[in-house]
Amino acid sequence: MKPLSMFTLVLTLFCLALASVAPAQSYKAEYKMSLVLGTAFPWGQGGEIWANLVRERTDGRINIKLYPGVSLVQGDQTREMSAIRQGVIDMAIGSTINWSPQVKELNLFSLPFLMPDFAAIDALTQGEVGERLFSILDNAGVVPLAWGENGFRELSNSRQEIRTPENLKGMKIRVVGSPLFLDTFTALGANPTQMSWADAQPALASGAVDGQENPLSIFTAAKLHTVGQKHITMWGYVADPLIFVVNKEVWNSWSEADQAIVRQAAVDAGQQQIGIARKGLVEEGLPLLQQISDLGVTISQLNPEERQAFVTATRPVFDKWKAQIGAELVESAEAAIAARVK
Ligand code: X2X
Repeated sequence: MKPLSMFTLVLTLFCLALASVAPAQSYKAEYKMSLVLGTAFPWGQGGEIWANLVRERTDGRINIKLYPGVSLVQGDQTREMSAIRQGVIDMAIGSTINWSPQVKELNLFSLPFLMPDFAAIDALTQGEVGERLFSILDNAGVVPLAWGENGFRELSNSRQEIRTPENLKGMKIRVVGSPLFLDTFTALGANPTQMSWADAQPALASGAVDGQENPLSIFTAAKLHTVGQKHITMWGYVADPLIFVVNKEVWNSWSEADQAIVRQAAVDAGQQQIGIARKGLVEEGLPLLQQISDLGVTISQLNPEERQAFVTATRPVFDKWKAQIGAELVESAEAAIAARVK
């Protein structure tokens, strides 16, 4: 062998060896985080906290930019999960409702009147049920890291006080995401119509729909009283947690140390975000309710009998969807809720 070709061979071998030991860490200049709501809302604030913690703790190796309004999927929030899997979105904080068309088990949280209080949400997300849902998400092709919260979804409308299913009869209600919501509102005698959050606000403003359901933190931040929403019923029928996730390829491109940082930052941000989402709803006197009634909105609290009428009317929907979600998972959830520490 000529000295030159010997040299080439050695060089080639050296390069090959180097390539196999050096981790393939080509970090992107920027990672895209998808969110439905921006930083005026607890949801977006959670995203901002997560992004800031990651930037600080990785000394800027991982830079995250927020894309609120699910703008990476043109506002179509039910396509977000597919876009994360495909890598159109690098990471997201998403509602279980918006991802439930692809991951049917996430409909668990949309079962009417499953969770009576905040402790019940925690019993699911912070316990064995939460772990099972994370392994389902992992199998579905994303990396789940932590839980956050959108919140208990209360009913608002422009027409009248609602205390009974009869009061809801024929009312046009905007709903989101899973067909489970169509079933629930149909069972209550309402006229549900599915649309994205982006379309919901103009539809409320024009009167194309009479009402909607969302956490009160969204009601105030989106100023829904200015689009005619004058009546709220506190019925706490469902609550949607948020989940912090990363696309698998992106995750695998990070060093183990950076993976640990991103995971811990998600857990820390999730805890803070849940505190923000519950603000005004857990303190003595429920200050958020006072703030909303000061805007001229009537807030109706249901007594146990009134609430029970809604539970009874939606029970067939619960039973139908229990089978679709998986009876065993739903029963584990019920057991965890029954055993919760209040
Ligand atoms: O669209 C909604 O109602 C919202 C913002 O709460 C969700 O994304 C589930």
